Amino acid sequence: MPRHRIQLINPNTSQAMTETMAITARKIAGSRLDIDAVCPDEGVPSIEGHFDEAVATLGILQQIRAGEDRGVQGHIIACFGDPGLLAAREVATGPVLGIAEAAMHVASLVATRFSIVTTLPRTVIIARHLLHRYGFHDHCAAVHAIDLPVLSLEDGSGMAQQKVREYCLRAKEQDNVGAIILGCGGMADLATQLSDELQMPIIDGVSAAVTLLESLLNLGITTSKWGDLDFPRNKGISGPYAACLPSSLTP
Ligand code: 5HY
Repeated sequence: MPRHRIQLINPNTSQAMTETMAITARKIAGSRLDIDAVCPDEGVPSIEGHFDEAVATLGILQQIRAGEDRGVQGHIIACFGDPGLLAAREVATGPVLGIAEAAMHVASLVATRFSIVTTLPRTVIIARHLLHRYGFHDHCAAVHAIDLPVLSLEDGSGMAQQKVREYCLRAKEQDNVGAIILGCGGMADLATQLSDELQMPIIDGVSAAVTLLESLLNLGITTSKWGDLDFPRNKGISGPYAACLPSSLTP
């Protein structure tokens, strides 16, 4: 198999979270994939709501284009809300996976029901919308919030990690599920240890996405340009948005 090059796009501006996810992604990829880990220079430091997702989307689209221009073959949107996913597929040639959809697909292959543990209560609704959109609503028993902000996972205190563990234990005991999904990119480094400790699949979307993306690339499957995921129509886009499109579509 040829060695593929992918990029992990952290849509928030946190370098620490980009690094946490990059380490996990590279561990899973071994020597089979080259992984560029990128995040925007400007935008929101964490994504915790609909406004944050809207702000982050422009950066994601620019990273997709910049990545393909330097030879990246596939992309991961490494935020559990999967912001801008379908728009990213429109501007990309290679496959684009969101970490929430990757985690949900993987969980559904090894368990009939799963729960999700995320950060703030306000992002629970985002996970619920995605469950409906991807058709996994009936698979999900509960979406739990540890009630700490996203960046608490990077503050070095270990408090957020402790709460993730507590909620995973609670979900295992009370939800009648076979797997638990970690609902934040910043939790990527916790899955292996928690799986060992709880003796059940604890699924991190970054690892799931790396593995699924590698499979698509090995199969030679790219984003379909037949239908709604075709490149946006050429109608003279202006401003910073031009950097999101292939040069053949910009004035
Ligand atoms: C994430 N926010 O994965 C999400 C998820 C969350 O900045 N990266 C973010 O916890 O709501």
